Amino acid sequence: MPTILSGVQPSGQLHLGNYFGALAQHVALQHEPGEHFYFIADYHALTTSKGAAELRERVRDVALSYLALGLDPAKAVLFRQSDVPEVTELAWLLACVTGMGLLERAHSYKDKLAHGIRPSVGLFTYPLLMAADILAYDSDQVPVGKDQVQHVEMAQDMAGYFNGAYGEVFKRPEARLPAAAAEAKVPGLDGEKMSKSYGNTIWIFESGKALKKRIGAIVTDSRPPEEPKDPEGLVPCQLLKLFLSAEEYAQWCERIRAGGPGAPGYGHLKLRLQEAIEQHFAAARAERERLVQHPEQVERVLRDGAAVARARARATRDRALQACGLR
Ligand code: AQP
Repeated sequence: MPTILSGVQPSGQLHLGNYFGALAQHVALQHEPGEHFYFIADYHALTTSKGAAELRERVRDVALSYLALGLDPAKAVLFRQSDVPEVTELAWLLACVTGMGLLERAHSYKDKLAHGIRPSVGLFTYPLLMAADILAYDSDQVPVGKDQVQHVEMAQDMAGYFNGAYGEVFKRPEARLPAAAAEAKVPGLDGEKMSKSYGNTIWIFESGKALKKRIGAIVTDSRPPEEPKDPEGLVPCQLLKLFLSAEEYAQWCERIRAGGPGAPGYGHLKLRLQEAIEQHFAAARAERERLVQHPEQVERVLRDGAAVARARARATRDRALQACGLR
């Protein structure tokens, strides 16, 4: 039976990209045979931390979101990354067999520099810790969005370097992308990848006026509705595609391509998007509100999850220490 593992950073409010690229997949996959591990990557979030209180709040928010969206602790192990400190030890062992060149090629690191983010050493070595997270649980599959595929490939490389030096210790993981390409890379309000650190997100549980304001900020141009357009090139359409049935989406596209008096304007598309988002997350929003009243339940899930995850990671850590001569 495969081991499936993934994680999400508590580095800001979870957005539609995190939902379609990660959480929705994770919740769906829990019904497949296998062992399922999902963690809240709080060590990783320290690379962009805005203080202790906010980090604690974000960790709580990710846990609430997973549970509200339907992750079942009886089927999947949900835990905090920092409850398994063995991963930092493994990251060091991997660092010692990994060349600088591999990390220097990381797209995500280069994108962050291009956005003016001042990097710490932690941000640069992020792929090492991510590889340790993946390898610690002998993961076979890592469900992620497209932006994280390179990091999973790096974990494959690092496992290969270590095994090459010290013998077979780590299992080779494979990335697993959402079936629909549109879900693997969700655009943000500005049309770039939706990302917590780019300020271009729509929070999963946003609603009412706040949601309307976010949607209102989606980039459009000044072309009139009557002008025929390619719907695939419009950010409101790229987002609508994620929520509408294939049939309804095709109807909107047809009207946009045709142009003329019957064509919808950007305002119509945004209104439909707002309705679709409100509706899609209505049940999860209500469940989240219920869970907020029961923090002890959420904490219990994380504590129990950590116990299972830590036992697993310790065994891998011991194997790795033994192999390289530290035991
Ligand atoms: N725009 C996106 N489209 C599809 N999938 C996405 N993911 C993130 N953005 C999109 C997927 O969400 C999972 C968790 O990501 P993360 O929080 O660990 O880090 P990230 O990929 O770097 O996400 P952000 O929002 O861009 O976070 P920051 O700005 O803090 O670095 C991953 O599976 C990712 O693929």
